[in-house]
Amino acid sequence: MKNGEGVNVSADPDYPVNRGLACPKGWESLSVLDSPERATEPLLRDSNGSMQRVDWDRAARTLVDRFKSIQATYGPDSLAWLGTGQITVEELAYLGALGRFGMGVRHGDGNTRQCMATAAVAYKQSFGFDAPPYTYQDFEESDVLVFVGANPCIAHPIMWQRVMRNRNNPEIIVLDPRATETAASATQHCALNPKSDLCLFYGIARAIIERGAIDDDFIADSVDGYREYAEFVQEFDRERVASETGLSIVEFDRLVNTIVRGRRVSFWWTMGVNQSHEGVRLAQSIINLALITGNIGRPGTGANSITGQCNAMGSRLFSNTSSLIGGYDFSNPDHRSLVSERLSVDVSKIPAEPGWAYDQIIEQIESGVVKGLWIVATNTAHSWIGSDRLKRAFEKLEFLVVQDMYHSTETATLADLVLPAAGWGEKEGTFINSERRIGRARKVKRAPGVALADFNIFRLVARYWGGLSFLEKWDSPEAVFRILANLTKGRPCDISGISGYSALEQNSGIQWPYTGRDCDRRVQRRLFEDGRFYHVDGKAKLLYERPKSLPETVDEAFPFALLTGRGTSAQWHTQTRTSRSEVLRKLYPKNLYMEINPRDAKALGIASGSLVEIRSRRATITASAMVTSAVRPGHVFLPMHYGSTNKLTLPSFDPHSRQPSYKHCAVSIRKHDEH
Ligand SMILES: Nc1nc2c(c(=O)[nH]1)N[C@H]1C(S)=C(S)[C@@H](COP(=O)(O)OP(=O)(O)OC[C@H]3O[C@@H](n4cnc5c(=O)[nH]c(N)nc54)[C@H](O)[C@@H]3O)O[C@H]1N2
Ligand SMILES: Nc1nc2c(c(=O)[nH]1)N[C@H]1C(S)=C(S)[C@@H](COP(=O)(O)OP(=O)(O)OC[C@H]3O[C@@H](n4cnc5c(=O)[nH]c(N)nc54)[C@H](O)[C@@H]3O)O[C@H]1N2
Ligand SMILES: [Mo]
Repeated sequence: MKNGEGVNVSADPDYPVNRGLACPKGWESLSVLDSPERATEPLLRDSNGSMQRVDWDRAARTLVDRFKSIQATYGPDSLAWLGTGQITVEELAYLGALGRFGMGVRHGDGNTRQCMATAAVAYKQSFGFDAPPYTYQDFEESDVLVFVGANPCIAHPIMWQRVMRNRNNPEIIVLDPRATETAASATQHCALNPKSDLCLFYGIARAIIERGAIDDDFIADSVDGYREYAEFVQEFDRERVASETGLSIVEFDRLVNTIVRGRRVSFWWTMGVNQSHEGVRLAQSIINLALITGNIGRPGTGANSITGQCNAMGSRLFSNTSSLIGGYDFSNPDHRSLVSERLSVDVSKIPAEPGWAYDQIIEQIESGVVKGLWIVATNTAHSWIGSDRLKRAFEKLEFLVVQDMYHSTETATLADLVLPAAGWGEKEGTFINSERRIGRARKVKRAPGVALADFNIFRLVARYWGGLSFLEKWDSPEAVFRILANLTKGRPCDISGISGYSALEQNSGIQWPYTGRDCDRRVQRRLFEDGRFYHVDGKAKLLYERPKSLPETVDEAFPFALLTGRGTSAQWHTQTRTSRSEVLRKLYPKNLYMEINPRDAKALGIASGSLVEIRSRRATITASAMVTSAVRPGHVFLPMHYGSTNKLTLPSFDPHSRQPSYKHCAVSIRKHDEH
């Protein structure tokens, strides 16, 4: 700090999460705040279509007037918001409470739908609550780590460093169609066919059952539905698994042997699982394996979904979108009356169902039902699946508000009103990470111009909306934190024992649950140590379903499978921030590149650096070729960080979680004509 302003970042050696480590984005987290692209004043589109600077009074008044008039003209389904997993818990909660209980907006969802919806639904159904069971220390305590559709070396570099510090000489198994940076450091890489994981996990379950390598006591005490599951997986014999996954029987047997021999086996999954047309059942097939082998509730074990965004976990509990604020259910009348009481909200204002999911909101914009949309801290026009279609749909909106740190994002440039937001480091609040740890974020810099913390933008809108007395007590982030902590009393995510921000600071963050009653101050805590789950009978459920065919398969016209994901550890999503750092910009290619196998490249006359045309049934784009054996013949890979990738992807969704299946569609490739 210098004169009250943060000037440099260093990593805290004593914090239990990162232990002195930081990724390139972490080191550069302050420098990305200084940029001419920062939104510094509210901008309002005038009748000629150009953006004019306005003050906050005009901005807030316009938002409220336009939204109220849309609601009055077209009814309660005509407004929606799209939020995020990248603002503080207190901000997410404010938006969720203001939107659904205050403004009467029926439909709010967030980018966590693109990211963690599958894991949230899978846990909820299997365990009775959306509860990732692990602590990060488990990376260091396993003797077998199985990474499924995860590339932590690039996407979770700090976690990956902790795997590297594991002293048990662990087996590291990576299941990924690509030979990723993570796979290169694995002891076993199974390059399975895209979207064949479900068949593989049922096959592993069958093989383990056949060998009697299950935990009978744990199953008897803690697992529901074992007998039926054992019968269900019978059809997934090794031959079927080998033919569907493309793995050899030898590879498959080695994988099974390693899991059977492991004493502390942990399973870790991310987007290769969640972003799938059958992601929920796939996540549950991983959970099932941990359950039947008793690999849960002990150090170094678990069926562990790693979250992506800094506060995806906060959004899952408090955004008031897919579940009722505080980890409750909209559909449960007891929950509604409890929330009504604890938040002093009239119970009639609490909806009895969640609103539309992200894709349904887009569909209703397309069909002209949703007319007003408020987008907060997400760059929809870049990141949504099949983005051309989304942009066409947005033309039908009567009023689009975008609240972002930068005025130049693909989404902000479509807005009628841009609200300038402060970013990380410029505001106070808390975040919740994947191991359920609630941590503090502090203000160390002033936001540029008249940009405001999202928290204060929401308060301003609430004031202009009027009549929202239940929000009067929500006057500072810490006040909201205390209200939320009290709200969770009695839920699995009970944090009523956290008295305020100083408790978080003194304890290096605190993992939920924390009731204070048992005063469990251990730095590392995992769930289910007593073998009790959150369903009424205390047991976890085995859930399963036959694998489904892909929404789009490769054929003669579109012979390549397109995989998408993270490119480098120096790039974050749609690059609104990471492209603002000179240091980070040097660490990744400037323009879109496509990974292609040498064999396919040769057949198509493509060399590294050649311009290629990539066509799907949705769009045609160009990229430069990167010839690499990291992708298998018949596959190509595009990083998601460049705007055109999602023009190609196919809007298709898991039926249970409605998470988009970003990781598979069919494309054709040809060398770009040079003329
Ligand atoms: N540097 C960086 N780090 C990030 C982010 C970032 O943008 N940049 N974003 C953050 C966010 S929000 C998220 S959600 C996480 C995502 O973190 P990850 O999920 O680890 O990253 P991805 O590259 O999206 O996908 C992981 C892998 O899934 C594989 N995959 C594709 N299809 C399949 C399949 O059918 N089966 C299997 N087994 N694997 C498959 C891909 O080849 C890819 O290597 O990263 C977080 N961390
Ligand atoms: N093809 C393909 N597409 C994908 C994926 C994939 O693997 N493949 N992954 C998906 C996943 S997992 C995710 S999470 C999404 C991410 O997609 P997005 O959420 O659209 O990506 P970001 O670039 O993180 O967008 C965050 C926005 O919030 C702004 N912002 C940052 N901090 C603040 C703040 O404090 N306040 C406000 N108001 N604004 C702020 C940033 O400037 C940026 O515009 O992309 C999804 N899209
Ligand atoms: Mo994500």
